Amino acid sequence: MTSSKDIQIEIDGDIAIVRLNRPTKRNALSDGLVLAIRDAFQALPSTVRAAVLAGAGDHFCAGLDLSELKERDAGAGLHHSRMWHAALEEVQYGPVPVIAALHGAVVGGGLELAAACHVRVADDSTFYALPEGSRGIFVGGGGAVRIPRLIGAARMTDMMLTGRVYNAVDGERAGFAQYLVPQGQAFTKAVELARRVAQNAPLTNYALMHALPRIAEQPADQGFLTEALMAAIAQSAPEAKQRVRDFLEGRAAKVSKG
Ligand code: 1HE
Repeated sequence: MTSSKDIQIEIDGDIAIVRLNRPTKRNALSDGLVLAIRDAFQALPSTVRAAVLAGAGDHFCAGLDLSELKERDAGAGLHHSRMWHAALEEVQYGPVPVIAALHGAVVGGGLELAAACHVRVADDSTFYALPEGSRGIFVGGGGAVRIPRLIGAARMTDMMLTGRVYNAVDGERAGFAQYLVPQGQAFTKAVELARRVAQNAPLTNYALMHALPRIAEQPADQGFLTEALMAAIAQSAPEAKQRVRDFLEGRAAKVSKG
């Protein structure tokens, strides 16, 4: 795998570490970096079972590179937003679950990127904002779809209307992140979780990435059928049968209190 100067990709056993690497620009997402994210997730080796997405420097990501926000006509604006959608779809519906390690600014398009990941781990320095409102623009990287699913449309509306910034503690309560850890520990925790995720049966991870979000959007009667089909496929895998046998014969770990 090649790393461009704006993104570093490291393969460590069965996990990939993808790091935004424009720290002097707070990892602002230039078009080049958005395309590099798309390419990185498209081209992960088949041996990779989970990925961590992190940012170099003091911030996860400052959002859209505002220096590239030039006069665009409506058509160019449409295609620019669709380019972001295509790239972030590679994160959400790519080959493996992605754990985001968040710290510092997770703002604008940076929050849209984090929302495309499957698990978000924030440290105490993290803050979340959608400054699009004050910049006179709107979200365009899938945030209007993904962010309300994390925190609800009312909170997102408030953030964009009033410029409200959530700190790490309030952000975790609101639903931005599933984990909150002390400052400086998000990356280590994300790697630990990725290693755990990589041990799951691949079909289980596939079901969680590809079936669950679709089921959540379906009317209940259709969702129940999709769930049943996915459950039948997952449990038919030889690996699933072996895992169940291992538990019944005392070879697999019990569920223990967290
Ligand atoms: C940038 C960007 C950027 C920093 N585009 N260059 N996003 C925003 O509106 C957030 C704008 N950024 C900030 O509010 C702050 O930079 C931070 C809170 C993220 C970090 O503050 P700080 O004090 O650590 O850094 P800084 O001094 O503000 O920035 C360092 C450099 O990065 C500086 O450039 P320099 O050449 O003067 O050194 C900044 O100009 C540059 N920089 N953020 C371009 N975003 C698909 S649509 C999505 C729409 C959006 O994302 S809108 C929200 C955009």
